[in-house]
Amino acid sequence: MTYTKAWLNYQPVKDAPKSVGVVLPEMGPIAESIGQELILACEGMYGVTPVFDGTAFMAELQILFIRDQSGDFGEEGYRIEASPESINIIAGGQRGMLYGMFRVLERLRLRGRKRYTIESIPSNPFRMLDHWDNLDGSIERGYSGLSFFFRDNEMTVTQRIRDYARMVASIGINAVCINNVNVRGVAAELITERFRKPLIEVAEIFEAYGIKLYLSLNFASPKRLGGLDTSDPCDEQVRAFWKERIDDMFTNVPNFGGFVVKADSEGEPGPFAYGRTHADGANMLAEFAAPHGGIIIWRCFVYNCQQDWRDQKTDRARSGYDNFIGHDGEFAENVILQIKNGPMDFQVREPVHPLFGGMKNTNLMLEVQIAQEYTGQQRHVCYLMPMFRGILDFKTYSGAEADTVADIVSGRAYGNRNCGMVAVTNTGDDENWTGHDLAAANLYGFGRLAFDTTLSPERIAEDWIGLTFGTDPKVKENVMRILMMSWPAYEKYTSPLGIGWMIKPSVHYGPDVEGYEYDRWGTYHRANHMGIGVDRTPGGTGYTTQYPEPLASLYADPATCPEELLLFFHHMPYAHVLKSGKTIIQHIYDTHFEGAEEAAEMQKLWEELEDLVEPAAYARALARFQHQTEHAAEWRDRINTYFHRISWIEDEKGRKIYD
Ligand code: GCW
Repeated sequence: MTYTKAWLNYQPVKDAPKSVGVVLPEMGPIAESIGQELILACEGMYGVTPVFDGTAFMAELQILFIRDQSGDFGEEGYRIEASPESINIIAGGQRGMLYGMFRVLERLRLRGRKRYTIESIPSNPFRMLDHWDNLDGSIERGYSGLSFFFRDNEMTVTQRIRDYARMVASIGINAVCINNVNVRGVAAELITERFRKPLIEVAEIFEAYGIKLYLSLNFASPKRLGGLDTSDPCDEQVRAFWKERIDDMFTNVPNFGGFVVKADSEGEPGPFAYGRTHADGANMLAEFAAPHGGIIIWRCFVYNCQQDWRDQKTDRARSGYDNFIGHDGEFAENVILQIKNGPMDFQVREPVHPLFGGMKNTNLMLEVQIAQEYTGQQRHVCYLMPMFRGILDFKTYSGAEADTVADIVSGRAYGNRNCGMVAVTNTGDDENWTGHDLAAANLYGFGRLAFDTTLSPERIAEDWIGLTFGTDPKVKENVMRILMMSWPAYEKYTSPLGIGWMIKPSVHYGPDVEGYEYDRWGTYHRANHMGIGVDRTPGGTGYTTQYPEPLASLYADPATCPEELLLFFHHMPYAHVLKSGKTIIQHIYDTHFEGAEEAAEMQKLWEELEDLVEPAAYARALARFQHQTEHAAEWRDRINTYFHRISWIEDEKGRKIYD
C-alpha cells in the first residue's frame, strides 16, 4: 500500500545550494540513518546528493556533526550553530545528533539557510508511543486502518515500519510499545521464541532511530504459557517463569526496553487475584528486568468496571488514587507508573489526575491519547495540544518548589530519572497514516511537546503546517485557525461542563446522552428534571479530598470550582447562574449552537484551500469535514433536545429545538 510522507515530505525549496558536504565522524546504525536521511532530504529539497568525503569542506553548504565531550547535552541533547554556509550539530551522543539533524532539516525547509543557534535538551527522559495493535491486525480504538506491525497473527516487517520509525524519531520519540495493553490470545506469545525473528528485525529498525522496543505482557502468562496453576507474583515457580522469560528477551532481542502492563483492569489479570498488591506484581517483574537495564511500565487504570448505577458512593474517578496512593515509595527504581491525564478516561475535559503530585516517591509517566477515542476518532478535527498544554501547566500544589505536571513527569520536581510522557498513538496503515490528514498534527505535536514541554500549541501547529502543506500564507492562516478552534468547538457540541461521556456505548462515537447512564462502567451524569452533575465533594463521593489544598477546597465549592469542570464536581440545578450571567441550561443550548456552527466554519475554512493544498489530501480531509459538520449538528440536536425535554426550560433565543 502506498502512503504519504506526512511532515517528512522534502519538497524543493528556493535558496538551494549547488552542493552539500557532510562531515559525520560516527559509525553504527544511527549514524547510518543520519546519512540516509540527509541524502533523501538534500535530493528532495535541493536536487543534490551530499558528499560525505574529504571534498565536503568545499561544498556550498556544509553540515558538520561534532561530538561534545563535556557531558552537558547528555545522550539526547544538541546544539545547532547555523549560518547560510555551514551548520554545526554538536551533541553528546548519536541520538542527539539524530534529533539535531531533524531540527536542522525542519529549519531549512521552513525558514531557509539562516544564521541561528539553538540548544535543546529533552524535557522528559521517556517519550513514548503506545500502540493498541492486536495480532490479527485490528487496532483497539484505532481509526486509521489496520496495524502495520501485525496481520493474521503474525508480525509484518516492512519498509513502512522503517518510515514510521523515521517519522517518530524526527519528533524525538525514544520508546514504542507495539502491541495492545489488552494482551489477548496469541499476543501473549510475543515474549516467546515464536515471534523472535521478526521481533529482532523490528528492534533493529527501531535501534537505528534511537527507539527502544517495548511489549505489553499478560500478567497471567505463567498459567497461560508456562502451564503453571498460578500466576501469583510471590510464588517461586512463577518467579522462575518470569526470570527465564525476561532474561531470554533481554539477552536475545537487541535494543529491548521492557514491558507495559495493564493489570487488574477491565478484566485483565493481575496481582489482586492472589491477594497481592500492584507493588508486589510490578517489583517482581522489575527485579528480573533490572540487571538488563529494563523498565516495567505499570498502568494505574484500575477501577471497578462492574459498578451498580444505583450506587452513588462508589466513584470511578477515585479509584486510581485509592488503589495506588498507599504504595507510594514501594515501587522499584525501574518501575514507572503510567497514569492517564485525568481520573476517568480521555474525555474532552477532565481534571488532572490527583496521583500527579500525590505520589512523590514514585516514577510517574503521563499517559494521553492522541487516538481521539472520545474526541472525534480522527474523523472530527480535534487538535489536542492546547489540552495537553493545560495539563502540563497544571500546578499540583504537591509541595515542591516547581510542581506542575510538567515538573513532575520530567523528573525535575522530585529528582526522578525514569519518567516522561506517553501517548496512545493514532497511526495505522491508512494512506495518510492518521485517518484525518489533520490528525497528524496530534502525532507531530505530541512528540514535539514531550521533547520540549515549554512549546506552545501555536508554535507546534505552525511548524507542522509548514512541513506538511508548505508555506503558503493562506494555508497557514486557515489551517492554524481550524486547529486552534477545534478542541473548544468539539467540547461545545458534545458533553457540557466537564461531565463527559454521553456517547454511544462501546463504539464511543456519536451522541447518546443516556448511553452509559445505567451501565456498569461508573460513568454517570445523573441528570434529572432539576439538574445535572456528580457530587464529588466531601458530602458526595469525596473525590475532591484526593487533592491537596488549596485545590481540594477550590474544587469542592461551586463558587470557586473552574466552570469548565463544574458538572464533574457538582450536581447543579439547570437554573444556576454561571459567571457569564447565563444559566447552565442556557449555556448548554448556546454552546451547542455555537459548536455546530464552528464545525461548519472549519469546513468552510478548509474549502477555501481547494487550489492551495495537494488535491488528494484536500479531498480526503474535505470528506471528513463534511461528516464533522453533519455530525456536530446531530450532537447539537440530540443534546439540546434531551435537556429541553427533561428541564422544560425554553431556549431564551427561541431557536429550533426538537421535541
Ligand atoms: O477507555 C478504555 C478503552 C479501552 C482501553 C482502555 C485502556 C485498551 O475504551 O479500549 O483498552 O481504555 O486504556 O486500557
